[in-house]
Amino acid sequence: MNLQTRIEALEAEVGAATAGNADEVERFRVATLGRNGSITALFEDFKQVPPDEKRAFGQRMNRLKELAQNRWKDLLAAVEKNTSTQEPTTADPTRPALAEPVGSLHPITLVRQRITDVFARMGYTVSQGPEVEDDHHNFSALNFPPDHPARDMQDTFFVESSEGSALRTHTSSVQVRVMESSTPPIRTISPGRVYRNEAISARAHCMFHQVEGLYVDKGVSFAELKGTLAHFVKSLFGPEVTIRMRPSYFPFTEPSAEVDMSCTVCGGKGCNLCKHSGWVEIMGCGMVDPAVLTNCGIDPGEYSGFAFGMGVERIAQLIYRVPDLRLYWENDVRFLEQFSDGAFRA
Ligand code: 2U9
Repeated sequence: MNLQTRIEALEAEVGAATAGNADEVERFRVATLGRNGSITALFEDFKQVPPDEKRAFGQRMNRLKELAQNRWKDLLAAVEKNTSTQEPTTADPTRPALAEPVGSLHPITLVRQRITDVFARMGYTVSQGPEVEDDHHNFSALNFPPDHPARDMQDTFFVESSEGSALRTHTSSVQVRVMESSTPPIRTISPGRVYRNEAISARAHCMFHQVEGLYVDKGVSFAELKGTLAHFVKSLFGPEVTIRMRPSYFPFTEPSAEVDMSCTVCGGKGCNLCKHSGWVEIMGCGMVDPAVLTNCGIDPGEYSGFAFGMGVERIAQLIYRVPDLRLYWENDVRFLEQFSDGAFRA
């Protein structure tokens, strides 16, 4: 029996333990917590647990030990009062159950799911691809010139691997793969983890999550892009929220735009969140550059497309008002336990 199964069996055994007298209570203690007891034996076997699993097993075993100690004290108290726990008439039905602590999904997972759901309802598929990428899929196919600063050591983590030469800096690389292996119409989003060689601070991290989207078909227009993103933002933040676009530049889209939404805190009147402008930046977008379509085997004379990209941490920050990006990675239970599907305030 492996350690996990033994812990589960012992949890059930301890939870169900009964005793009619002091001898039986002592037998329970010796059998579980004694020098040769079943729980003590578990701690011996813990030495064989691989280092990366030690923390999880350690916590679970400590809980089990605590459970057994509490059970032992309860049984002792019960027999001392000369009442048997085997007597159903003396059981206290109001006594709280020995509940397992319940975990919750990480806020980034919750927000990624919400974003994905909105686009799934608009007919987008979900595409995934490798995190170790080659230069072609991460840069060249996307029109990054050979001397573009994003290719620099300072911005990209380079790796030596048979699977590629760098950690992907965006999930656009996944969409290059989709375009190379399929024919339009293409309507897909690619959620995933991306890496950039940045100093870690409250506002920047060396890894984060993106959702990028791509729609390629005959006659796809900028108007459809704006309509799609307006619908997305309203679905996530509420029907009263509007968007505006500002001209921008990305190597892979032309024209390109930065997307702002009306501030959800002040409704556009001006506050600290929007730095008194009434608008907060949430994503970038544009029409796929014809050269990128060509690079991916799609004829720009026949097809056009739009694309967009957003940081999941940024969206989650706007929904939950998270003040510091590092909180997403620290696994502090006081932070994590505040999030559940029910607590999601859109
Ligand atoms: C293909 C062609 C074009 C994806 C796009 C953006 C604009 C963008 C940023 C938002 C915040 C990245 O996470 S972030 O730092 N993204 O502004 N992304 S257009 O364009 C593509 C994707 C795939 C084949």
